[in-house]
Amino acid sequence: MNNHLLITGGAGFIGANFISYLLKSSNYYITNVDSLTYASNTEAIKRFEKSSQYQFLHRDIGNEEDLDAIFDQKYAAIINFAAESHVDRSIVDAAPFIRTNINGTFNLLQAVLNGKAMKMIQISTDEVYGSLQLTDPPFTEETPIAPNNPYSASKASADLLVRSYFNTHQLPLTITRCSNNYGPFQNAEKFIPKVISNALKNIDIPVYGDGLNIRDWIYVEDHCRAIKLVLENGVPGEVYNIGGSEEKTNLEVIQLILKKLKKSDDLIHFIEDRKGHDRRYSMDSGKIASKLGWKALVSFSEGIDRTIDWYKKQENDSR
Ligand code: NAD
Ligand code: TDX
Repeated sequence: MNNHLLITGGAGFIGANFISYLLKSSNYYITNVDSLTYASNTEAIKRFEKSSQYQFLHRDIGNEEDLDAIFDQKYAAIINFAAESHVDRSIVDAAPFIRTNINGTFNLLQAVLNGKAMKMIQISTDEVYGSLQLTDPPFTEETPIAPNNPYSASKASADLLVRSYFNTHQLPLTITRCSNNYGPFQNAEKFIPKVISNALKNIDIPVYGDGLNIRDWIYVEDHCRAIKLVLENGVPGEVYNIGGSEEKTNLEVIQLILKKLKKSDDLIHFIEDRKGHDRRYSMDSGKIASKLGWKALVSFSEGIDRTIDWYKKQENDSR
């Protein structure tokens, strides 16, 4: 039986956590294709090199010339994590987002169409649904797509391509949409790593706008468990929302981390708001709970403790 997975973007935050999770909990053989952008973390993947279930290919899913090397064999599944993932960067320059998130996904879909993989899971985001008011119910899989920034528009475009290849060509394609992840190996440009590392160094923590924007936080390992369930039991053509059900304002997140680190709230520093800043994300995970038996297991407080411990260890090891 073919159990060879192609994982794209596996040197990034969630991809590397997913590979680690699979190597511990399954017998899949994994090819990790990553172009090693600024967001990748080679330390995160070094630990996989000793595994006989793993190989790394330094290739770019947006580059057509790399596709022959990536698809010189047939895969049981593609799991597409590869993306430009930071909203602030997409506001400054959207071009790499179009190239990787849209054209890269298109290249993978063409490979599935050409028989190079038996299925594909597209790793998407709650941001494709746009922004909620405080009193709105959470996003469901039926919520219309309404992205508000170039990053989320590029992810929504990819989702629409996946949808079209499912409907037009009847390919076995599934989409997962997850809320904000946090945990080990996340790039320091993202909110929670920035809060922890600035607080540990007693550097001001920049808060966009009034700090009352809300995100629905999920510990990365809970997301990885959900993706494995979708890989093994998901229904082609379906979308699965995945959320931690831990809605917090950005200020609440900062205050919790400062309290845990015994640091002063004086580090909080309000700055100009992000352009087009989405006010609130919230996910209804009822479908994946009822269809695939998934639920988040790590509370926000526990996940933050684990994440802080990981960052402290990194700081100690680098001394
Ligand atoms: P990340 O930025 O940490 O990692 C992305 C990885 O993709 C990097 O290793 C990078 O080198 C690689 N990559 C970028 N362009 C590539 C290309 N053209 N070819 C091959 N590799 C390329 O991102 P992340 O936070 O781990 O997110 C992974 C996926 O999950 C993304 O698709 C993102 O949209 C989605 N997602 C992220 C979150 C979150 O909170 N971080 C939430 C929901 C969904
Ligand atoms: O310095 C900061 N100050 C601040 O107030 C940063 C980096 C962020 N913020 C705010 C903006 C958001 O309201 O914190 C919140 C979280 O910001 P990000 O970490 O940039 O995440 P977000 O924009 O919500 O997008 C994330 O979740 C969905 C990921 O980066 C995406 O890849 C994912 O799809």
